[in-house]
Amino acid sequence: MPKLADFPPALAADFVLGAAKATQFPAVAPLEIAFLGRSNCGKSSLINKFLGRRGLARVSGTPGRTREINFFRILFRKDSESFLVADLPGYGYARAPRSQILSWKPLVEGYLKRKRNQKAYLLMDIRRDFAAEESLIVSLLQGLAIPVTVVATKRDKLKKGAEAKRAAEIRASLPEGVDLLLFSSLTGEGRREFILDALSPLYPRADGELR
Ligand SMILES: Nc1nc2c(ncn2[C@@H]2O[C@H](COP(=O)(O)OP(=O)(O)O)[C@@H](O)[C@H]2O)c(=O)[nH]1
Ligand SMILES: [Mg+2]
Repeated sequence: MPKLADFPPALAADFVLGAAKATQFPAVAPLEIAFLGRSNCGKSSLINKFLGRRGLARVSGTPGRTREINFFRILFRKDSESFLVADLPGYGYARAPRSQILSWKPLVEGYLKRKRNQKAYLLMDIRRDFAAEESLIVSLLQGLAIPVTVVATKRDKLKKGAEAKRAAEIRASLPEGVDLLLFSSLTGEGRREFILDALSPLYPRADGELR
């Protein structure tokens, strides 16, 4: 019997729109998964790897490219409901004009404040520390009662020993009740654990068996 853990690419993954203001947000979905993190931390790459779609979210060598919320509608499998993925604009890009930084918060907050079945992933490069910005974002999410998990990206950049050490250090600095996942968009390591976590609201029996 096929296992949920086999996770082929999503059956359908379509770009819906890029929203620069709240009036453009798409209609309600049964589940909305939001991705947050510093520019260049690997959000678009993770979304592509998660869904098994290479060119879906635009991966950029230039930090700070995305200034809109990019929405994707996903049907992961035939037997589940479709859900929305929101690739939120990155922050912390020093060279971005001030006006763009100022426009980040209202747009992102406006989206997160829509009361939906939302889940958030806060991504950070495994080589960096969980910093003040990340801490603020976790507080914002917790204040809105949106469950958040931190994902340490680019784990392939470290050898196994260093990876375990960094993971322990990051875990120790996370606020109470926030979990850490490790991910590599290059190797796919951590994809299975990520999917089990992200799609658990659609598959309440996340024991690996198809219903
Ligand atoms: N080695 C490695 N590079 C990655 C990984 N994820 C992203 N990158 C690279 O990091 C850069 C930024 O990635 P991107 O997905 O555009 O980040 P975003 O700005 O957060 O959307 C690109 O050059 C990616 O190829 C990863 O898991 N491993
Ligand atoms: Mg991006």
